Amino acid sequence: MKKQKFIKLFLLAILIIPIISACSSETAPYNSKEKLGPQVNYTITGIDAGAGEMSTTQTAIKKYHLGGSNKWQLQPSSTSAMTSTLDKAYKNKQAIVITGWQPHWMFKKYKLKFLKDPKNVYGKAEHISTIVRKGLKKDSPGAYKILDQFHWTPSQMSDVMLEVNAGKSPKTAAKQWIKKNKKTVDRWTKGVNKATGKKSIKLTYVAWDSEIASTNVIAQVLRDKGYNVTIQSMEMQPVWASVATKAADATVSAWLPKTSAKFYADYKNQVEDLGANLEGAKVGLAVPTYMTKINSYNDLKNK
Ligand code: PBE
Repeated sequence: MKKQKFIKLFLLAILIIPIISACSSETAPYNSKEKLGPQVNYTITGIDAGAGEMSTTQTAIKKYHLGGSNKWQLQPSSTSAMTSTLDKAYKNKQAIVITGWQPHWMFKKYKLKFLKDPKNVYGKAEHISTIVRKGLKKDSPGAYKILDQFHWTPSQMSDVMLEVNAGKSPKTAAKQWIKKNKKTVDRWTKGVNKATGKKSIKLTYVAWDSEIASTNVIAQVLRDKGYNVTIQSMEMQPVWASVATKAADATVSAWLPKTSAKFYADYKNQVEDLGANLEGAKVGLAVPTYMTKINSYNDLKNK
C-alpha cells in the first residue's frame, strides 16, 4: 500500500514538474523568435481605471482588433503598481507592454519606446492645461495671475519627478526645484504682489507622478507669495467636478486635447481654461527597446 502511494506521488511529480517549469517561462526574457501574446499573457499593464489613457487604450484595442479572439486585454492597476511591474520585467529583460506617458521619469530611467499608432488613436501631441473655477480672477487676482503665467517644459517637470522617484517628498522636491529655477519662477509671479490676510487656495489633482510634480511646485510658488494652499488628490472626474462646482479653485492637470476630452466636453462651460502650462506631452502604449520586433500596435497581434 505504502509503496503504491509512493509510486503515485512519484508519477504525479513527473507530471507536475514540466507544468511548473512551463509556467515559469513567464519569467524568461523576451524571446523575439516567439509570438509576443503568450509571453505577456495577452496583457497590457495599465494604471488607474479612471485615467483617460485607459479609455483611449480600450479604443485602441477595438481599432487594432486586438480583443476578442486575439485575446488582448487591458489590466487596470495604479501608477505605482505599473511602474514596479515594469521595473521587475526590465531587470529580467522580460516582455511587457505598458500604458506610458511623457513627461515621466520612466522614460529617463528605462529605455522605452512608444508603439507606432498608424490609426492615430492617441493623437499626436498633448498639452497640459490649467483649469480654474469661475470667479477666481475677481476673488484672488494674484493667484489667478500666477496660475495663468505658470508654464514649464517636459524636461523641467521630469526633473521634479526624478527627485520624487529617488525618494524625496514631493514638497521637498518642489521647494528645491523652485530654488534652482528662480528665473522661471520669477516669470510666473511677475507683476504679482505678496498676498495679505492668508487667502486660501485649493488645488485638486490626480496622483499621477506628473501631476504630483506640477501640483506641488505651483502650490509652493503660491505659498511663497503668501497664499494658504491646500492640495487634494482624487479621481479625474471629481477633479473636474470640484473646479466646476467651485469646491476647488484650480487644477493644473488637464491633459488635452485627447486624454481628458470627455471631461472637457462635460465641464468646459462651467470652468475657465487658462491654456497650456506644458506642451509636448505624449500618451500611448510603450515597451522596452529590447523588444526589438515590437514597434507598432499591429505588432501586438502579428509578431
Ligand atoms: N496620464 C498622465 C493621465 C494624464 C496624465 C496619461 C496617466 C491620463 O491618462 O488621464
